[in-house]
Amino acid sequence: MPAPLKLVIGNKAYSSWSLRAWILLAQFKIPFEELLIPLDRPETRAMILEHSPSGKLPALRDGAITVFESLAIVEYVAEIFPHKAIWPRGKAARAHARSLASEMHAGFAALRRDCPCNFRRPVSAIALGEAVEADMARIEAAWAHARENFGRAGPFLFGRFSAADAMFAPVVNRFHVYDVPVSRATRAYMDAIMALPAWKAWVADAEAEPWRIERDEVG
Ligand SMILES: N[C@@H](CCC(=O)N[C@@H](CS)C(=O)NCC(=O)O)C(=O)O
Repeated sequence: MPAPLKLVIGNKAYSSWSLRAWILLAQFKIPFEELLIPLDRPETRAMILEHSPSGKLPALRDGAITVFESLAIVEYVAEIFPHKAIWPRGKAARAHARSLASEMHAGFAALRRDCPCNFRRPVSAIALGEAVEADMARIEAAWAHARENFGRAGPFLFGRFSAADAMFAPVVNRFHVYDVPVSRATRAYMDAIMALPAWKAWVADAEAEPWRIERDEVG
């Protein structure tokens, strides 16, 4: 039997990028071993470098192959599990899903900077700057467009859960814990993500973690 995939992640309270790869594997019921490295500790960098040449997580180990960068991991998983609809099956939907995933991967810097992912944060609003509001507006518009044009078959961006949802999962946390006023359609999508067994498992693990990073405890 081949060795299972090993996913190396940052700790779950804060590691937004790790959540993407983790929720994808968990939700598609792909067996994997998890290795969790607490972030922002004196030993963190050396520990990460044992698994990821970029010094960042997540990293996926498949035997001798190492894949780092969350979006590259998503693409690798789609390649090795072609029978699973990691990306939507329709060509147009798939092209759009990949566009949104890339947009998320490369963008929304203001939202990421001012509203750090925090899976233990009690829900409460903070003052949002113009740049953050612009990021949020674009994300809501992108979600609404995907849901209206490709999402009829289910509650997710492209109907059934796909890589696009995995890429945006950390934004669901941000919109939720910073109590962002969102449309009903956005809230319904967030609720669908937050009802996933994989989401709930991630949150439960985050709540049980002992580590705290002060700069990510905003507000
Ligand atoms: N673009 C990378 C970003 C990865 C990233 O920034 N990961 C953070 C954790 S969420 C990290 O490894 N930080 C460790 C450090 O900077 O020491 C990806 O998509 O995987």
